[in-house]
Amino acid sequence: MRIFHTSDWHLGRLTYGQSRRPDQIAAFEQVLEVARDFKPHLVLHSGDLFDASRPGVEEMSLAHCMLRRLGELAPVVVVAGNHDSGALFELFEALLGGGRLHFVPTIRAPKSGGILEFPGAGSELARVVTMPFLHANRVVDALEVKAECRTMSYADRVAAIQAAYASELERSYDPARTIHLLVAHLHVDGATWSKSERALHVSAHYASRASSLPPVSYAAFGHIHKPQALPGNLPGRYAGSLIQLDFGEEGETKEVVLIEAEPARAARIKTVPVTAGRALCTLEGTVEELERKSESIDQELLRLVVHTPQPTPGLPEWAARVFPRATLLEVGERSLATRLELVGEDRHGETFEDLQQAFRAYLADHAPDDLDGDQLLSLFAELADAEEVTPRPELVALQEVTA
Ligand SMILES: [Mn+2]
Repeated sequence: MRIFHTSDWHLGRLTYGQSRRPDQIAAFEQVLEVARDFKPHLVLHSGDLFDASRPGVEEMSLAHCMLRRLGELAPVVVVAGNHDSGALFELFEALLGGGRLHFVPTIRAPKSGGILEFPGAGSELARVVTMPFLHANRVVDALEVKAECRTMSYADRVAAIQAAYASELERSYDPARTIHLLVAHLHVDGATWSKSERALHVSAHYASRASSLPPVSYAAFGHIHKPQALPGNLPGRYAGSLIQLDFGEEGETKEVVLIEAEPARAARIKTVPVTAGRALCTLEGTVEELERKSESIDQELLRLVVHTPQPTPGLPEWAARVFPRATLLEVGERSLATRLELVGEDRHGETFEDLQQAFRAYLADHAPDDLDGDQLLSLFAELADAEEVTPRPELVALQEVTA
């Protein structure tokens, strides 16, 4: 049978405040063309359909339209990613499920909908283990009844759940016709991420082990945005995100995965690049250098860092003239004159390793004699790490010194 794998659409995504809807639509049209040519028996979407857990109505209707068009080709299974809302997926399943579209909101016991069955080619039967994202503080009631489940590590919990699926797959295995598949939104230890995934959810704390995956012909993974094969020996891939979502993904080629699976044989896996939609691009250099590079830029989403000898007004207008078709997300300036003051060298030619060292040197030159330098330095260190600042008297002293 033929299986089509896509992932991480992140509908509703903004990049530097710019809607990515046109890029997602363009990429989807290309994906749909590839799928039409491939004529799949089954489509697997491995999660993060939406960028936010409460998507707008426009995003929901776009998702519905896209999935419905894929559903004209074959049944579509979508598992909820860490960006998706399980409650919303439950609603979608109630409203749209049962026919060609199948939304899986949470991990369910193998016999309570955790394993879905679909016909393949001829008499083939696909049994699909579904593993939506598992939040660390969420207990899977049907599978984690024992008290010790509450104190196990995330990787051990996932391994125990996967073992339950593996034994259920084995129980009803018919080597003549069964094809085992897995669709999951999980971080597998050893995968390389793009830095645009939600940081906490790809941390070691959230890692699961490749060695604990149930034996399947193909494992369709979502969560990591950089397309790649799964770590370990199991045939499977992270399909990656539909488009370059953030600058952590700059330069990455996106893809969909085409799988041909047969009972009791390793699947044949082929990837097809997805090139539609605007790419992200960062250019850095002097005005002259950037003007020379402008020929290679068309409709990209562009981030510029302009090197100037002196702070130069009017750079955004200049950039709009030089890159008329690009979308300018940010025009930054690195001016030699201001750079020396901020991070460069002090007048003795020392190089500072960090801001705090630079501030210490600054204090030595600028602070009045009666100032408590140590108190001010520790306040500075605290502020450098703080996410929020509450007003208090010491801050006034700091302001006076640095004013
Ligand atoms: Mn994602």
